[in-house]
Amino acid sequence: MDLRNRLAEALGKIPSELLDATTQEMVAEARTSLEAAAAVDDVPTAVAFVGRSGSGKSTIVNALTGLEVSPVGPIRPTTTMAIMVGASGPVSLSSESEYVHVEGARQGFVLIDTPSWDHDPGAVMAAMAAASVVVLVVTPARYADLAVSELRDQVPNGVTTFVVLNRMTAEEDGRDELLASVRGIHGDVLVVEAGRDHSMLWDAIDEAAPRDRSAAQRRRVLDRAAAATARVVAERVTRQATEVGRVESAVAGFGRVVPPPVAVLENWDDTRSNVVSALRGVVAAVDGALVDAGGELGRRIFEGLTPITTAEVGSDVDAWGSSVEDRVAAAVRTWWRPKAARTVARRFAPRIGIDPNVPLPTRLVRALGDRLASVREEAHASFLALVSSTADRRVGMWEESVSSLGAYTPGELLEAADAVG
Ligand SMILES: Nc1nc2c(ncn2[C@@H]2O[C@H](COP(=O)(O)OP(=O)(O)OP(=O)(O)O)[C@@H](O)[C@H]2O)c(=O)[nH]1
Ligand SMILES: [Mg+2]
Repeated sequence: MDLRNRLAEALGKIPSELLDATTQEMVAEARTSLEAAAAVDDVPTAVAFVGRSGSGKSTIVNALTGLEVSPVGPIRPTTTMAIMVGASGPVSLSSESEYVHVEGARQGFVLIDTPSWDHDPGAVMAAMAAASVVVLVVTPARYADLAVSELRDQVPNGVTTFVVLNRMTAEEDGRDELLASVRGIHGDVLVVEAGRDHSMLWDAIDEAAPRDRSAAQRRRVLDRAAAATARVVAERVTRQATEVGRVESAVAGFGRVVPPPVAVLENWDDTRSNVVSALRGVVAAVDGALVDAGGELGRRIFEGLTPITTAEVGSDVDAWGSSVEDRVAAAVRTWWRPKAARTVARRFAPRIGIDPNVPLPTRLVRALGDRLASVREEAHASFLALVSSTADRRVGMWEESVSSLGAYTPGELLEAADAVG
């Protein structure tokens, strides 16, 4: 993977709870530097292939990229608009063009196959205007044409040009004389033979490509800035580890929650909503105590926790309510008919659980008889269990979060930073 991506990824893996506002800004800063450094890469060196129709421009561009990206054909002209090929994006052209992205093509270059000079000189000029290197493709048959010298004259000043003699065959008659003649007109010429590998053409392009020193320098400065910032981030995050330890012991030593007072009303729906808000109060009490113990880090951990919803608490309360109801109904069944027992149980069971001292109607007291004390006790114990399981669940969430934070180390981040700069 690209080193910059690796560093960006390592920055992304820092748990957000460990990032205070300043460190968070530093992470953003490091990312911006990395993106800027990568963007410096993004302007590829354009290489325009120009020449007369049939000289083999498309054939060469295809051979250099290893793919049939630009159609080659016996019918002249074959190429009717500029076709850009590369792995590093297109350049902007003032004529109609198409860009073909070839993953695995040489980074930092875009090859521009142009229509023939005879067919569309405007498109050729546009490509040459955008190019840093111009490759003039000629053939043994047509290297001395007027059109070729005209085209040569149009190459903008300061653009590196070299001439490729294409369509040579090994057994070409008077090969040496031919070459001498082409060199007489064009100077040094690169000879490309059909079916041969074109790595020497790549080497020539590579060498001819202007080295943008300022771009390289800019990249280096930005990379170093990102790496330096990432190291400071790692240091600050490491310092947070001590804080994590403090929250961890607060979580481990979390005591019992005092059951909250709940007003018991005639109507179960109202009572139920009192219980629900009391239990939400229990969750808030856990959060409050641990945020206090954890300070700023505690607050961030709290913000990262999944909230416990009213619906979740409500369904716990309902489950508890029906279990107490079952218990009371069973206890009074011998006294009343089952249906009546159920009605009474539904009305009084939760009250018995919530408040062990709640006054009960005489007929219920009589119906429960000597079971009264044990029913009251069990129901209240199960209410206390509901309170503490709600608290435990919340403490468990804190525990989980704190232990995953405690497990984070910035080793990967430091390695990625060192690799970048
Ligand atoms: N024998 C031989 N044929 C070649 C060589 N290079 C290209 N050709 C053939 O020459 C013909 C023209 O090649 P192209 O690559 O389409 O030429 P072009 O310069 O792109 O032509 P336009 O798109 O019309 O400007 C095709 O039939 C190719 O197969 C070569 O080195 N040797
Ligand atoms: Mg072509």
